[in-house]
Amino acid sequence: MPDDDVSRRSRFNPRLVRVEGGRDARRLLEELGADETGVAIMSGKMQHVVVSMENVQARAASIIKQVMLSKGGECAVPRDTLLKDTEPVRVLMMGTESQFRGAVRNLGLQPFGLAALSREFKGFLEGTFGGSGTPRSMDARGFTLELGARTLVMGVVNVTPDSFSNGGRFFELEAAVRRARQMVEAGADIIDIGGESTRPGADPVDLEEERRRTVPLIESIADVGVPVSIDTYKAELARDALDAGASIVNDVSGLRFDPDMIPLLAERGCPVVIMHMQGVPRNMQENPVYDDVVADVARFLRERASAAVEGGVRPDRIMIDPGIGFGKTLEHNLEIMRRLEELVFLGYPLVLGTSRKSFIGRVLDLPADRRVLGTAATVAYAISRGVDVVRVHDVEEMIQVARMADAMNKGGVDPGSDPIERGLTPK
Ligand code: HH2
Repeated sequence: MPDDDVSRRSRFNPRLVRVEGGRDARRLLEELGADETGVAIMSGKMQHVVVSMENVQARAASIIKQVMLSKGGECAVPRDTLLKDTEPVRVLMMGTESQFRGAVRNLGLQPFGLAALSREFKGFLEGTFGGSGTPRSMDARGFTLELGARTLVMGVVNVTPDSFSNGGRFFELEAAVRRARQMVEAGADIIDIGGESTRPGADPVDLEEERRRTVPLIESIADVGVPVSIDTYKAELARDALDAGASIVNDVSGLRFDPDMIPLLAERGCPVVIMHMQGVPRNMQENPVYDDVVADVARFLRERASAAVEGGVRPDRIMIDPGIGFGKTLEHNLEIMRRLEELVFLGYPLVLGTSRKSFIGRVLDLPADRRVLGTAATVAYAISRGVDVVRVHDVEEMIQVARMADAMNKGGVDPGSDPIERGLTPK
């Protein structure tokens, strides 16, 4: 077709352009040739987002609505807000980054708890528009985890006779060491060692047995070249694991079960994965109930992260995880997946463990050992939503999935399996 025909039929080529976060916004403006100041000013105006806030006094909600309107945004409040006084309501604030930043300054000067709300909101804006998606590094006792530039793959080695997916197979130390080394060779960035199954209905294992299963393995792979995490909620075991060479604690209880865990983390300065679970493994699947599963999980993770920080854990050593399958129905798990970005926006690196889990089995009607493709779908999807670390059993396969998803999502091609090139730099 001659060029003239093209320009007559679609001279202006109108298109919706994709703006997902500040990085997209700045790239678009720079490509356009906007000047530097323009890029700084306009990138904050390119994305319209909705922020939910809970427990706002009704009279304060009315002020938020006025302030947001004065900035050119909006704020939805429940119908009877004007008739209420101090009762708590939820609000939905709508606007661009610059409208929110303008509103936050104004709200800080207002009564009815708005100064406190403004402070929390300001921190939230930094996490949302400043932090998530941008590369950052995390110190892991002699290793540096480079987060954000590409997705890190955490390989699972369960030394348990009863794990739902690979129980028994790596029960022997030698087999477990071999598997961990294979995973690292394949490109795993972290090895996660667990000595107690947390599958639904599982019985707790006594400390001595858990120690016997995990500590010799950690000692045997201490030289493996990537950080090892210990999957435990028991501070005493975590301490022994750290002494044996582990660098990260992965606590599925979200630092709730053992009061000694936060002090230990603060003392050792190691990174922690704070995971959400409703109930305990023995009863967690009996009748999980949430008001709004994503809001409830977000509130929990935020609260537990704050408790850790108050106890002396550095905020830049905290990762969070929604705990797929831990006290959640099929619908809850799917809802969390669909709305993963809401957790990314909390500002902490997000870890996700979907590997071979029963929600995949329920959708595909397949047993655990045939859920690799289902797992691949969840990994690719989660990466497109902004997850930082995927916890998987099928490391070889999921590394391919992650590399491909990263190439599309984050741009740039991963240079290969060299640990330094992969962003995992031993100090
Ligand atoms: N899932 C399991 C165990 N630990 N840790 C984090 N951070 N996230 C998870 O989703 C997660 C976890 C359960 O899976 P698995 O280890 O395969 O099974 P089991 O607990 O039966 O050994």
